[in-house]
Amino acid sequence: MTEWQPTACILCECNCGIQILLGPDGRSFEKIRGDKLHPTSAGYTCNKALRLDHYQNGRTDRLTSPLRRRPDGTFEEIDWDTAISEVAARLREIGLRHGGESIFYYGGGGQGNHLGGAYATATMAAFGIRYRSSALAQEKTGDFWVGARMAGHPVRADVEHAEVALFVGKNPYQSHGFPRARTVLKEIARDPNRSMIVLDPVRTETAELADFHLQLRPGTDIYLLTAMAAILVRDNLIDHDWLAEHALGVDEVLAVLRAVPIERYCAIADVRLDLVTAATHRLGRAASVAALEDLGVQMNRYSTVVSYAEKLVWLLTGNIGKPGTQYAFTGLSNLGFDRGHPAGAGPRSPVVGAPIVSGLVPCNVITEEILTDHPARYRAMFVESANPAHSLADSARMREALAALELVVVVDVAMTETARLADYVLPAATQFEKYEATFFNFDFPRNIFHLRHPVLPPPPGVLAEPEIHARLVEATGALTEDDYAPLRAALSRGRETFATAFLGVLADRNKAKLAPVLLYRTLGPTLPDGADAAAMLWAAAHNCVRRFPHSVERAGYGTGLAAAEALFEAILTGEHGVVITEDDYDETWKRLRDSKVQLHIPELLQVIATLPDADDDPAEWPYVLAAGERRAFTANTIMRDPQWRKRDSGGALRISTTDARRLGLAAGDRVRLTTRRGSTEVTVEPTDRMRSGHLSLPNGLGLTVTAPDGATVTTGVAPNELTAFDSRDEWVGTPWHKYVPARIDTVNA
Ligand SMILES: Nc1nc2c(c(=O)[nH]1)N[C@H]1C(S)=C(S)[C@@H](COP(=O)(O)OP(=O)(O)OC[C@H]3O[C@@H](n4cnc5c(=O)[nH]c(N)nc54)[C@H](O)[C@@H]3O)O[C@H]1N2
Ligand SMILES: Nc1nc2c(c(=O)[nH]1)N[C@H]1C(S)=C(S)[C@@H](COP(=O)(O)OP(=O)(O)OC[C@H]3O[C@@H](n4cnc5c(=O)[nH]c(N)nc54)[C@H](O)[C@@H]3O)O[C@H]1N2
Ligand code: SF4
Ligand SMILES: [Mo]
Repeated sequence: MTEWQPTACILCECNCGIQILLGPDGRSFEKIRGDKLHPTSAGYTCNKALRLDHYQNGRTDRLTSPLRRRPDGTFEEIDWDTAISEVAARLREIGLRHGGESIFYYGGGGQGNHLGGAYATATMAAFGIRYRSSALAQEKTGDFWVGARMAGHPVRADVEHAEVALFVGKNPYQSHGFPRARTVLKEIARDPNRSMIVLDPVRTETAELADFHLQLRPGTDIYLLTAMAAILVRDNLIDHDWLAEHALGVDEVLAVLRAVPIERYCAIADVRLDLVTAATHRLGRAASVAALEDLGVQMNRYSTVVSYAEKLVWLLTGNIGKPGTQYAFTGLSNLGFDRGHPAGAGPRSPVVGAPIVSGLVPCNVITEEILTDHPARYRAMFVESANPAHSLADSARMREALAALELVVVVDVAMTETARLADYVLPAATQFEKYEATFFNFDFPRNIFHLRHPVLPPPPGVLAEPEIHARLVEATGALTEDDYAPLRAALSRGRETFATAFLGVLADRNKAKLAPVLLYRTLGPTLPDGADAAAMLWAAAHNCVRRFPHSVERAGYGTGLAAAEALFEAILTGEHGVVITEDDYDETWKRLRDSKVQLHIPELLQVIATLPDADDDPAEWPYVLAAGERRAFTANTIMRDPQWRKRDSGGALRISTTDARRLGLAAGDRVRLTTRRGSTEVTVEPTDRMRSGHLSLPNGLGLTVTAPDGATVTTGVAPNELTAFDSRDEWVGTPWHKYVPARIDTVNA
């Protein structure tokens, strides 16, 4: 291969288009560059994409055969037929004894791969699996729930066109979260008519570009955002006419905000009142405000209430449904969609009764759902493309929970911290060895989708997830040739006949749930270049046309069934990614519930109305640790090869220069870091970017890989050895990883 091949970076949700040139061996990534033909990234990448060879070919303990755990804890290689039949038999047996709802599904895709998870829904149906979760339920469910309550549809921020960008606990310079983030941030910083407001206790790369950096005390965002909302009301910067036309529940909210002790709350947050006032006035006078909140608040005290307060700030000023504000997006999936039940109503987890938001059980209650003798406890776990033994709170307890299960099955590319604890490990093709895509497509007014084609062939012994799921479903007998034959016959008479026949199958509720595998086995083999895995996108394209007919039409696909087929063909052949929908700004209003926003969420407004007038300061734990910061070279646990980090390989603990001086610490010194749940030794990096009393550890370190001599090597600190499962949000159970009370002790050399 001597050609540049289009694909995408898999290290964050932006999935920038890239092109890869393989080396003479046909496997190494000799060169990587941004793909100028990609419709959203247009050639942009950050520093990380260029090191993707470490994912594909680095020291990662790549899995190349299905593995079965022996009684002594070691693994033996088994063939795929044995693996599929044994896994299916054991899942079925557990289902027969305890019901399919005792099997828990976790994961379904990381930052780059969601096709596998789309087929997993068939496996779930075939085994009667009811409860599931993923990383979204340890970060975004509070935001989803509040968004559903207020708008009835998920929304995103149009940072690129905003006059004022507001970042709350978000460092897009490192973590991105919207296309071409660094370029857009620099454009805003350079433009005298635009401004950036950042709420972050750390002077991040983003904060350095900001016009207003509100460098608050960690964990006090609820006070600061409430004060900002109150200033908007007090100084009459809210948009009364707009609110009268578009919003419900305004009076209740205004009554609470009028009573806020603004000066006192700014003091609790430790930010100067005049700076808060100036930033709020700038926001209140802007023609457009785009706001992005992320882990700094979503994994912190009052998390869900903060998501609410943050939305009040931009809703009181009318910033939705016009350029540079917030918009309701289209897409090929329902990612992030929640029904927005009031607290106490809606579906719940079987043991703890925790609220299920967007279909996901809160990650922090999973161990409680297992480590109990409650009859409804989970007995087995199917983990796909996730590393919960590392990424979820309280790793020690998560390991204990996994050990307590009767069966753990892991589908991954590498021998991860979770795979090491499994009974069966099923090896997958990497994201560059198969057709792959994500449903992280939230762009506006033009939304895109990118079906990536394989860049190189998989090694023998691994399978792509759609094939794994098809085989598991077939092993239960839920689908057989008898189901496929009529659909194949219809297909031979054309897609239109196929569509009618397929609709007929969907009428049977049990078969409808198996639709992805039905499509994979019938439509799949007829797709060009081995693109079987794209089969479920055919149904997704039809759904997209049904849900967003005008947006698909504006993108040039026509209307009705023909539009769905044209859209699907475009997706299949558009190797660089394609525009799937084009919106008017007005579309947002049609997508919102009753074309209005609801400002009054009684449970959450009550919390704001009764915030304690002081903030506790526990003496036992003089520091607040942010466990899991995004830095220049971190990428969750997708990058397992420690050599991908050329500097600071171990991921130092950042500490303020003031605290370091007081403790007599210099860069490179070791300290003992202790929390309620764990204790570890770590190297420190003093920096004037941090506030006194605040500590920060990077995300995604503490991974264990095998060295060339066969020994295992762990690099850096795994943050969740230090976090507690019960330190979590009251409403949706998300963890407070950015607010871990901690202590440090110097260690003698
Ligand atoms: N380089 C890199 N990029 C990534 C990832 C990665 O692993 N590495 N992961 C991707 C994923 S999965 C996600 S979810 C996103 C997350 O993206 P971000 O949420 O932007 O990432 P974090 O660095 O975890 O946290 C953001 C900020 O919160 C701040 N913070 C800490 N405590 C507080 C507080 O009390 N209040 C406020 N207001 N801020 C606080 C931190 O200082 C930090 O700057 O990043 C994505 N992008
Ligand atoms: N303390 C603390 N904990 C955190 C965070 C934090 O800030 N602090 N951040 C959290 C956040 S926001 C997130 S999103 C989670 C992420 O945590 P997880 O959702 O657990 O996922 P990743 O670390 O992204 O790991 C993805 C897994 O997919 C595997 N993989 C890669 N490609 C493929 C493939 O093609 N097929 C299959 N089957 N597997 C593949 C990788 O080897 C890896 O094991 O971590 C969370 N954990
Ligand atoms: S890590 Fe960088 S290159 Fe990769 S998708 Fe994210 S922003 Fe793009
Ligand atoms: Mo995430």
